[in-house]
Amino acid sequence: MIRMPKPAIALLSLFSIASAAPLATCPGYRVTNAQSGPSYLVADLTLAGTNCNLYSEDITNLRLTVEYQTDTRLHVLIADREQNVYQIQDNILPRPLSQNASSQTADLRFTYEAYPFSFKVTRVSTGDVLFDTSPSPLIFETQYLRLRTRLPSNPNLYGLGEHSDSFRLATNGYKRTLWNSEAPYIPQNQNLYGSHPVYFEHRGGNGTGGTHGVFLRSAAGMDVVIGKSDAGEQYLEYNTIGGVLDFYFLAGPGPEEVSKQYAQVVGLPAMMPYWSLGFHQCKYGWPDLGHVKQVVQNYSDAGIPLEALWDDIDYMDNKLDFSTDPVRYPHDQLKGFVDELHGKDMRYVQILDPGIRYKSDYGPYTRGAEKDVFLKAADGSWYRGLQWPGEVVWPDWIAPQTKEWWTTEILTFYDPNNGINADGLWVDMNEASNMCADTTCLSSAQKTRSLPQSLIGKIHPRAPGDRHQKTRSLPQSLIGKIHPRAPGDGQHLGLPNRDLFTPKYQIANHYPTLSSRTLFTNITNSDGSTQYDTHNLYALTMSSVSRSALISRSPTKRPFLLTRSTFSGSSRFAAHWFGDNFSSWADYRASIRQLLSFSAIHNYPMVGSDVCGFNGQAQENMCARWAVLGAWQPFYRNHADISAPDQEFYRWPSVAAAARKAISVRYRLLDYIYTGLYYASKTGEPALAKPLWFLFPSDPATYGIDTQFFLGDALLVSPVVEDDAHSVTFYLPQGKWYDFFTHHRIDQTSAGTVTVSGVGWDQIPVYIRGGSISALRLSDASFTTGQAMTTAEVRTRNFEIIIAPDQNGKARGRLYLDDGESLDSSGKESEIEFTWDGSKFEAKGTFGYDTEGVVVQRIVLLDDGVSGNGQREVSGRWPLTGGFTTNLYI
Ligand SMILES: *[C@@H]1O[C@H](CO)[C@@H](O)[C@H](O)[C@H]1NC(C)=O
Ligand SMILES: *[C@@H]1O[C@H](CO)[C@@H](O)[C@H](O)[C@H]1NC(C)=O
Ligand SMILES: *[C@@H]1O[C@H](CO)[C@@H](O)[C@H](O)[C@H]1NC(C)=O
Ligand SMILES: *[C@@H]1O[C@H](CO)[C@@H](O)[C@H](O)[C@H]1NC(C)=O
Ligand SMILES: CC(=O)N[C@H]1CO[C@H](CO)[C@@H](O)[C@@H]1O
Repeated sequence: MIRMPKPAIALLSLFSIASAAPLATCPGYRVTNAQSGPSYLVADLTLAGTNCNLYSEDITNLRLTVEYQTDTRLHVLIADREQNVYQIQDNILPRPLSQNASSQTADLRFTYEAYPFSFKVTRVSTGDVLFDTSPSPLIFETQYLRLRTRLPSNPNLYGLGEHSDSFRLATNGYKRTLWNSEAPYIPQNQNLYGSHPVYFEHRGGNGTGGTHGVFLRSAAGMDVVIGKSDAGEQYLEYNTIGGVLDFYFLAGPGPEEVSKQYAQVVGLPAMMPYWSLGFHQCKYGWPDLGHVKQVVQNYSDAGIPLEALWDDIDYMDNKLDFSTDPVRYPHDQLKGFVDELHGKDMRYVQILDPGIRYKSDYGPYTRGAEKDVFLKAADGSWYRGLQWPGEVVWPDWIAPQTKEWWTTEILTFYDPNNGINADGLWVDMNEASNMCADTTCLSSAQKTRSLPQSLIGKIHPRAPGDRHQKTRSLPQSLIGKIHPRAPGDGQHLGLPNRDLFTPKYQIANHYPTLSSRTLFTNITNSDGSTQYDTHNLYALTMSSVSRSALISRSPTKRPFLLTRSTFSGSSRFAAHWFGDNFSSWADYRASIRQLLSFSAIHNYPMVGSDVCGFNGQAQENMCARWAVLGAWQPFYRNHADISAPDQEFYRWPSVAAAARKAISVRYRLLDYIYTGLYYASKTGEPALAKPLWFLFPSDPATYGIDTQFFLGDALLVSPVVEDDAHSVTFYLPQGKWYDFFTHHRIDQTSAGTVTVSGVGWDQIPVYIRGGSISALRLSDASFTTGQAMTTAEVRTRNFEIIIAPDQNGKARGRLYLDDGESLDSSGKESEIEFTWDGSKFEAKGTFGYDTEGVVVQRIVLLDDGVSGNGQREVSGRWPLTGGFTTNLYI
């Protein structure tokens, strides 16, 4: 075959130069001493020639470990034989236990070439090669690893977040950089706040392929490059600056199965309290408590249900954690306000930042210093930087005493009787964000330098108050205790003698260096690991410690925590929002693809965007649309920056009307959403937002769709997405569909697009999928009277059941009920299965939750067009205390 010389080649090779030197220059490895058993293979890998030392030194001796953990999960670990290279601490991200499956029966097969070493992962049932590292030799250096896998051309790849790019990832010339970073305006093609080194690949079409997942259990900064070689061969290539190659291959074969298998590896998402599904309002820059009270009052006056009021850093005294501004948010008044909210069944959430003001008369600092909880500079003094309150130190979340200290601070400040009785916490700036741009600002190496006056205003308009503290150096008694283990002692804590500040391989971080605007990567943590290796875990560890503090505070209650920065597994501890976006139609659209990536791929169900956008001025029509779209996302909060004009929903009549209607619909669906969250937290299934292809995996037209989503299995949400438009053309797969609002049926005999016009600012096309049954709370049909104003009130409403038959006249669904707040609901929960077989409706399951009189009051069978009798509705009182059946003619 003749290959045409392409002008693109120059560009492509430029791109690969940026990522690595030519592939051929490294010797690769040779396999020796291979030993295998029924469920494992271990072997030595030895560098097979002269070092190439591309960006650091080749590691000569590696160890390959392959475990057939289950029939659908294969673990492949390539690590240094000495066990020094950093691996994520097992207590930070627990590993799943191997079930010792048999290599003979498992659906994934591992095979390798001995020289040069490469391996393949094959799906046994189809013969499909899912992963194949033969295109280039493995490079495993002290500060650079490279592994390339061959892929089918134009693959359907998803994940590798956090990003704001298309949900289905670009397949050529595309680089995903994973390095947690503050990312104002969430630009595309850039690393954002979190890192999720997992991708799903879908090989659908014609009923063969299936879906599989690949998780690289590595916290290292990395570039994942997806591209085509000069020979036109499709690949995905990992380029990391450290860590080991620790892969979990997940066989699926369906997408939902991959989601569950991934959750088994990184942990199940935390179940959320029922109230957290209510509507939340926040704003950075609210001037004082009086204003905040007006916000609450104005929501009430406008008849818009407000569940939770959130305070950003405004409540703090000089932006100090665990403080209240004595003038603008006096402690007793704020405490009283929170108690008043509780009296109205409303909730209150506060922000906390990890940066602790470095100030000798500030209790959280002095107590933390006494307990030795902060990260240290090279000379043993506290490592300092700049955050909202000014000069700060940062907790070392890995140190066990940090948990004691943080818990005590939380227990004291949020004491239900004498403190601010907040219902939840929001941890922000935890990438960690450092307003020091580089080493010249407040370098911790410089012992007692205070921040130059000239810098202060420039770094952030709202920066610090007092800043003339002297560095407190570490008491002699503590030195030596700091690093119980030195790197390089076979404990996976990181190799010694690396350049942790300026590694030669530079990932495409959107800031100039690894340490820019974050913690220096050469800082050592209490266990001997370094920020170079653990940077991406900073927020995960903060979330874990904060969640456990909340549990100490209320041991029987489910905590609510929201985090900005995340890593794989963060959903075990906290909800997440998509950060500081912009009040634009572009970001309104981006919120859908971010929702899909998090919910369906990253095992992260409780997510949403800042509704109406964070930065910039929200326009009325856009805000109305976003108020409506947000109501269909699991986490629903309106929030804006200090520099943005107020954008509470009540500020425009049209937005207020849209919000009233949207919240009314959402509140009727709260138990449907809650049921999804429950199953996500129980099994890891993406029971909330998911892409169309999860339900229609053999329909290639669905693979790229990221402006529509399913909420649960029953509801397809297809919002208007074009700027200022009133119509939307969306994809409707083959099947029976029913308009959620009118119950009008669409018989989609073959899949195709549907255009809906005249979509008002308060409207959103939503279709019920034929074959589903959903349980909704009843409310007054007029949307304004009888509206439940809080989720507590929603919980007193009776249910109606909507049966949407499929082509065969059948349907099924489920409902989960508990008290909405217990950490452990076992024995006091109901898991109800609904079925409609064409003539009989049945509810069965377990009925442990006492509904306190709430019953099913209406059952609606949508008109599937078969009987000719139209929609059927029956009213009654079916208690949810046990199973029942009805033929719908009573
Ligand atoms: C799997 O095998 C390992 C090593 O023999 C053993 O320690 C472990 O208990 C086994 N696990 C199960 C679930 O059988
Ligand atoms: C399915 O197979 C047919 C016939 O081989 C082919 O034309 C079509 O492109 C395939 N579709 C997909 C999505 O692979
Ligand atoms: C609340 O509404 C009143 C009456 O319209 C208005 O004067 C006030 O500015 C509003 N305050 C806030 C914080 O929205
Ligand atoms: C990290 O490197 C910077 C820049 O070389 C240096 O100023 C600082 O002292 C180092 N810090 C640690 C903890 O080694
Ligand atoms: C994902 C996305 O569209 N991000 C946008 C956020 O807003 C900024 C400012 O308008 C844009 O530059 C980004 O592209």
